[in-house]
Amino acid sequence: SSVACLMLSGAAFAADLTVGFSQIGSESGWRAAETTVTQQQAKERGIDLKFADAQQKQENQIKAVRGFIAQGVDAILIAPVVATGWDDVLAEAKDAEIPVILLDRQIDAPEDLYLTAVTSDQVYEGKVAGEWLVKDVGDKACKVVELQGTTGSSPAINRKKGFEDAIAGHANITIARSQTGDFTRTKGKEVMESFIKAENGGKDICAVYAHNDDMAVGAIQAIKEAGLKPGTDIKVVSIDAVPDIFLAMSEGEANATVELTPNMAGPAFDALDKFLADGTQPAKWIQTESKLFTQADDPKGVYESKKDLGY
Ligand code: GYE
Repeated sequence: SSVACLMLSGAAFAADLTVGFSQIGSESGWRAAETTVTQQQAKERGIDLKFADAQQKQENQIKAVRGFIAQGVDAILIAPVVATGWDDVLAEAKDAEIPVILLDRQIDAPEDLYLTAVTSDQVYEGKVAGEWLVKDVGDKACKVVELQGTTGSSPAINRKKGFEDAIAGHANITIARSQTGDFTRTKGKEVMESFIKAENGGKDICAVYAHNDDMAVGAIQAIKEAGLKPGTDIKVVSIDAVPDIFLAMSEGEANATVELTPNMAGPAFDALDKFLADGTQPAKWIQTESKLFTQADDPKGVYESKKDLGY
């Protein structure tokens, strides 16, 4: 039938594609999940995915992208570690007529240098986290410590801003200390230890805001080792919604997280398919959802449902 014929030609089309993917690294559980989901999405669509792990270095990403251009891939996915410094390599991809799609982080570059960016609204994520804290704290005085993501990355810049916007006008809530934990558990724990030391053994800290769950999990460990109760003595709010933070929430050791889907590749491949089929230009920004989860949202159940997703 004509329907079967259409489906077959569609499948054959996708099967012909070779796509390069420059991934940042594996700094967080969320990142690992994104890698897994991207590989699954490529496989389901018959796309040959060339994967390059940049180990957190932009120079490795630029090298990988140049390699993909030299190979003549059909498209390139980049999860850009930092926001600046992309213009030259993106112009090279454009000259080679290879569409580039950004995944999960935004960049500071002219919009015509990439096809689209699939990301969450990171300012909004920070705002949701901050608004949760404002509500939770009420009129009490609250000294917050902040664990920032990778310096110069769009989620670190934007999640900081959104949180600050949410607490502005609430003079009882102040950010006492703010430092990067590079989105990792190890650094999140280390930096939290130094915050605790500097703030009366942690007794002066009311809440920790971490730009991702992995740093929050590290901070929880540091709080416990200091003899305090995470989730009670020090409130814990973060972003990503990885399985481990639901486990911590179910044990009362974390308070709230904002969900970030690891499936950025699905919408990216959909946009790419349409663009390659008939030149359809996607929106410059394909925005994913951001939903707040607290201890009231059945964290044990969410943990069970998420834990097998490759996180
Ligand atoms: O939240 C964090 C990761 O770029 C938005 O990167 C992403 C962030 C994510 O390492 O866990």
